[in-house]
Amino acid sequence: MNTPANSAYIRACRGLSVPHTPVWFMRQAGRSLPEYRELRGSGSILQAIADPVIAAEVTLQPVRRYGVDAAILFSDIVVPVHAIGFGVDVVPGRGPVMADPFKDRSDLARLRPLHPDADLPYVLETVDRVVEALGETPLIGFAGAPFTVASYLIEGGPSREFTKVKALMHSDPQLWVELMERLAEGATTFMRAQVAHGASALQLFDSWAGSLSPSEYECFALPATKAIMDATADLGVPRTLFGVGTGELLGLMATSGADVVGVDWRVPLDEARRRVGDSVSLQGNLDPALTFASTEVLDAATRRVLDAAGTRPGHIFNLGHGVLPTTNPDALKRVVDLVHAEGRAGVTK
Ligand code: 1CP
Repeated sequence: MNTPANSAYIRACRGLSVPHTPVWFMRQAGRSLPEYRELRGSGSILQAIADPVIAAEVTLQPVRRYGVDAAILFSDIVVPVHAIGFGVDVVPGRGPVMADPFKDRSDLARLRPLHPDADLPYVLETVDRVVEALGETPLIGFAGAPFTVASYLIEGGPSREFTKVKALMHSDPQLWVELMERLAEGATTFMRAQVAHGASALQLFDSWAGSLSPSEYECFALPATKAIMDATADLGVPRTLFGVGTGELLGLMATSGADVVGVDWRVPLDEARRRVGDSVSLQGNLDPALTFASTEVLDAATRRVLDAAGTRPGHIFNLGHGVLPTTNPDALKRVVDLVHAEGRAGVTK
């Protein structure tokens, strides 16, 4: 019987043979889909996430349209801190913004423990609905990694330089550790609840970890990530760790306990494999910008990713970062079909 547990996606995460190379896209649900824009209207994304009927439908839309091998829960990395009342809004066209950013020790009290059943019942109901509708297709649950969530809490919104975060971590390492521990506990609790409701895999988004040097990453971000991996290992579901611009960090990320390391488009997968060793699977890594190129260029770029992944088992095809809002959905459908037809990593037909 086909189940999420023996799907191509889960098998590839575990480095096992597959009937075809699995593919899904970060940010596959959302603004690039006309059916999403129609359903969602103009309210805050937090409202859409709080409505399980809408959130479940949005989660399923890309699975239907593209035939991807996994769904990712429609939510956001700031949803748990929003739910415990930190004071977050997600501004259209910009991203998460804090009314009152995290500044000093007194702000720790604003990060009380998360109780998913009481704080996020709507997300868990969305998971229930999606799992029921998906059948044999796996659902990926997720959380934001402590460093990346902290970057929003401290900077107050999207940042390019991360000046306040870096100032705080270097000047008050004790407070930083306590902040990381709280966020790690919240991420762990939230991901465990998603699996309890039927999610088949987890992804930890440390999207902005690439702003750190290897020694900063090792000292300030990796310990909390390891704690989350340790505290979710018993669940028996594969866990992916992803960040952007992490070429210099891939080796360290592979020591986190993650089963899969996500790679952006800057490092070819054969080189990424040399950096991570043999113990993890790799996810990636088509440049999202190339979905705007001609079909010839897009096909060639997709094939280059498949070539770099080689024939060794343990490749999940994805973009190197999220789908861009103006991406033509037909380009993504084309990529899915090509990967299914030509992917070779661990494929036994
Ligand atoms: O109103 C909207 O439609 C706003 C756009 C949007 C969407 C569709 C935001 C605001 N969040 C989301 C959903 C979302 N966010 C998902 C589920 C959909 C899917 O993946 O298919 C997921 C997994 C996220 C996770 C997320 N949020 C990350 C990690 C992934 C990544 O892209 O690196 C990050 C960094 C965020 C913060 C965020 N939320 C929204 C925006 C525009 C941003 C980025 C802002 C920035 O540049 O800092």
